[in-house]
Amino acid sequence: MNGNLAEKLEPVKVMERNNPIVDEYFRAEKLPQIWCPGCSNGIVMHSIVKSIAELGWKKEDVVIVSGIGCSSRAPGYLDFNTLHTTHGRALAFATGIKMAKPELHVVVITGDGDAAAIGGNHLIHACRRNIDITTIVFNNNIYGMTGGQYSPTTFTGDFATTSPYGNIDRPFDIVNLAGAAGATYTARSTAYHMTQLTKFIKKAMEHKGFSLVEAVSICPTYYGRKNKKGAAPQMLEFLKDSFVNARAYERLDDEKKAGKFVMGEFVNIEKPEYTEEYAKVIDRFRGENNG
Ligand SMILES: Cc1ncc(C[n+]2csc(CCOP(=O)(O)OP(=O)(O)O)c2C)c(N)n1
Ligand code: SF4
Ligand SMILES: [Mg+2]
Repeated sequence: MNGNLAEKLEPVKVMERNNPIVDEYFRAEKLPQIWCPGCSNGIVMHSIVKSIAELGWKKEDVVIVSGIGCSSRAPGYLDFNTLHTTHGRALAFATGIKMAKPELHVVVITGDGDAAAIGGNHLIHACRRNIDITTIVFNNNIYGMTGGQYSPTTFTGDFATTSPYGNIDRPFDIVNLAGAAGATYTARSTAYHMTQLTKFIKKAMEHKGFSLVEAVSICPTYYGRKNKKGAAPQMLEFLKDSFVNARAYERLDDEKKAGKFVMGEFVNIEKPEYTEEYAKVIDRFRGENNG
């Protein structure tokens, strides 16, 4: 940097903090984070950490794995065993970790593009296997990191840099997709409803088997601007007004249902878990060969 300019600029101050969760679970030297002002990634990241804190998991027993994207930067700020992998492949790495060390708690942080476009195949097969991994999809309906291309969750008619005349694709419903593929716990909440979001993430983490929580998020910089959704406060207001619990949704007449989205738990069932089934095969093989 130009020497004179450097002298004029105030050094960046590390945030003054008085938050035990931040002190315990964040890498202070990596803060402040570099997401855009108003981005909701910090809210969802906080929900994840709060869930782990409330569960009382030891940091050394937790592995957080991500792919590539704005949301996938989160593990860099978190003081656990963390792995920032390649685009779409977080679940492949996470599966390897869980198979090698089933006693660890494995959590995947991924975006809508990372999880459902390039990583879509890994997602459906992880669901099908019911491997004990918790996946949090930060769904902001856009590729944030690469400048606002449409993703598999961008709504029909919405604008993106790759759909300047309106998106003609129909979006995936991520929780339905995961449930149909075999996930044994699925839920959806939003960055506005952080208390509920944390409750679902905690339940997903406690669940044995593949669990997925869709955290509906906001990207004011690309999705918001391209679709004239206003700034971050207006986008959060939209989440507040448009997402309703299933029971409340059922009570609405058809006219009022239009434009509303259901949040809540969708699947919560027990099925054989993959690493346990695999261990049984190993035990059987050893038994047969020792007998
Ligand atoms: C193999 C590969 N293809 C494409 C990219 C470029 N790329 C990086 S992040 C990204 C999209 C991220 O979108 P999403 O997962 O929704 O995360 P967000 O940034 O919105 O949080 C793409 C296409 C890449 N890094 N690697
Ligand atoms: S581009 Fe969007 S998703 Fe990425 S940091 Fe900015 S607001 Fe968040
Ligand atoms: Mg995205």
